[in-house]
Amino acid sequence: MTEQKIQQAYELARERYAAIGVDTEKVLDSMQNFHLSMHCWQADDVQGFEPREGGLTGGIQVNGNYPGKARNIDELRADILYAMSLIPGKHRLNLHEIYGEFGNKYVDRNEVTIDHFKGWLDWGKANGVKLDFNSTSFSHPKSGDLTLANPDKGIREFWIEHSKRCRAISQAIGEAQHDPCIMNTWVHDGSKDITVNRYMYRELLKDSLDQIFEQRYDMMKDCVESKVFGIGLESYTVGSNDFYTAYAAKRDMMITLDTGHFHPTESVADKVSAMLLFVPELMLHVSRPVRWDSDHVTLMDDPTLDLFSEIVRAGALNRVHYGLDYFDGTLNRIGAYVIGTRAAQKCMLRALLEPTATLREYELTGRTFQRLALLEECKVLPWNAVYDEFCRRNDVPFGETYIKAVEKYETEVTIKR
Ligand code: RNT
Ligand code: ZN
Repeated sequence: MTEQKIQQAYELARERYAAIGVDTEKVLDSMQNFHLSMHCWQADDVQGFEPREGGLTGGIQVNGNYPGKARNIDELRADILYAMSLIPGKHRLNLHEIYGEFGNKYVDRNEVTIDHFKGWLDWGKANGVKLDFNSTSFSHPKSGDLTLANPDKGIREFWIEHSKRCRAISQAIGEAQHDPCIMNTWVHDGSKDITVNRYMYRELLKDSLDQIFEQRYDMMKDCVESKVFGIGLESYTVGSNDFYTAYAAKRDMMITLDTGHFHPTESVADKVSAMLLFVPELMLHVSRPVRWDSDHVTLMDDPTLDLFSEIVRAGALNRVHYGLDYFDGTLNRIGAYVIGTRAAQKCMLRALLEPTATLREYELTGRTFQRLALLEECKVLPWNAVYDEFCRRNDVPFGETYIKAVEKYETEVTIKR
């Protein structure tokens, strides 16, 4: 395949789309402005850089021991930049608090400051990568099953302090990058077995959050992430979907929709229009649940296509922040970033290539056969030629040719670790 052939295929696709009223040049412009926030934690199986013993806790789990995971901050940065070099467009990086630069010192979670992220700010600036942030409740001696909802006041206050510091760090990041830093709050709080004090834990969580969010900031934006259940915490989740939906609506704050955090037959796509009437913005954690919140690599599957279509159809492109969230240690981790990020882009591209105006017209005039037929035909229009052209214009490998590039980095870099 030569560049010229990609261009030729694109020209044909452009005509094909023009025939149904879609301007592919406009779509390519929108794609260029579509920035995904890549999660830093796929590179090292959610380890982070705290000098600590012990594995991942908080009801989440990474499987697999594929060789070559990033062992330190330099390796992680190099891996992420390499992955980014195989993905068209410009993307953000979503950090967890445990990925600070702590040196060999143990900086406890209630001691962390922006100083531990100065290096990330420099890195972001040097590479044109904007940063987002997350507080980290898991993998810590004080994590247990309950953090912000812990009846023990001391433990609760420890995590409140941590969260407040993370917000201050996010504000400082936002100021430095002249663009708001999105900070996600997800805590794993829950219990394994039948719980009879459900109201009390939720009351505690609400009170902790009220304290955390009391301080107003202008260069960071908060979002709260719910969940159905965690591993070992199957019977009760304090921060359920109802809890956070109500909380965010009442406080007019952003909700994070993690596509793995709902019942398997629940449509996350259908939440977009329902929620956006009551909350200002949404943050996404695009993942792939396989039977449960398994955090498999994101693919261009039907639930993800539906989700992005709903965003476009709701006219909400600029009211959504697009994060990824999966961690799979069974395969090349850089490849995992590339597959997942490009898959999310393809879903967005296909959503943007939809002749929505025509479909709406059909719907409003009761022409349901026409609506169904056009939707069905859209699936097989040459969107892939548009994606290839998007890659070409961004000077990154098109189609399957990135496989070789990932293999090269594995042979030259990661396999030697
Ligand atoms: C866990 C949540 C949460 C984490 C990351 C590491 O179920 O999805 O977002 O995956 O914060
Ligand atoms: Zn998530």
